[in-house]
Amino acid sequence: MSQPTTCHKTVKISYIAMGSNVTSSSGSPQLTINETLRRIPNDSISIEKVSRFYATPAFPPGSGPDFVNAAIAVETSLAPHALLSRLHKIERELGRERKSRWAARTIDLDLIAFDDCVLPDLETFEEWSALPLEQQMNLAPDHLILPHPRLQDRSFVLGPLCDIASDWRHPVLGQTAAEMFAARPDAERASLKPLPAPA
Ligand code: PH2
Ligand code: MG
Ligand code: MG
Repeated sequence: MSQPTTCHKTVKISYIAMGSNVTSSSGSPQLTINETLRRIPNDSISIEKVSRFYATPAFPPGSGPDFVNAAIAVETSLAPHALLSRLHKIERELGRERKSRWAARTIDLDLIAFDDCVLPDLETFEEWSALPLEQQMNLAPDHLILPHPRLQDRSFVLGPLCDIASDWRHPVLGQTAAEMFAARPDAERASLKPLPAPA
């Protein structure tokens, strides 16, 4: 199948959400995210910004240990699918096993936005972003959808994203990261605990 080619700009900034809630060969979730940051840059990917790290309760509630979540902005010459493949490779290198959708994970790297691209098309994005909660639990798309269809619903993604790109505007919903985060319930926003920066 040919890949969609709706991204034409030369400088492309993408946002990647990172999450870990079990130790890996690199150690604690925090150390695992640090190791991920070390592995991501190469000839075609540079890290432009890194958010604070946050301790966050697992979603859905009670589904596992707390996560450490963070987000980064990267500049890349890769197309979205190639960037995603690179992220999946790093997940595998760090011991990620895809047992079940909500299983604890050594590292989860989610491509949440690629510039202002909408992939594979507006209709598919809207279908997935409107999915009722019950179906969200049971269905996973088998292709890349951008922006990430749940981004607007998750404080553990929006909080870190605000650190690095509060003015980034969602190409379909029209709101900035800061506006989407402000729209989350107070208790959910307050459940994000910034971790102390490493010395
Ligand atoms: N990721 C999930 C499921 N639940 N909960 C938190 N707090 N942070 C995550 O990154 C996370 C989650 C699926 O990828
Ligand atoms: Mg995820
Ligand atoms: Mg993932």
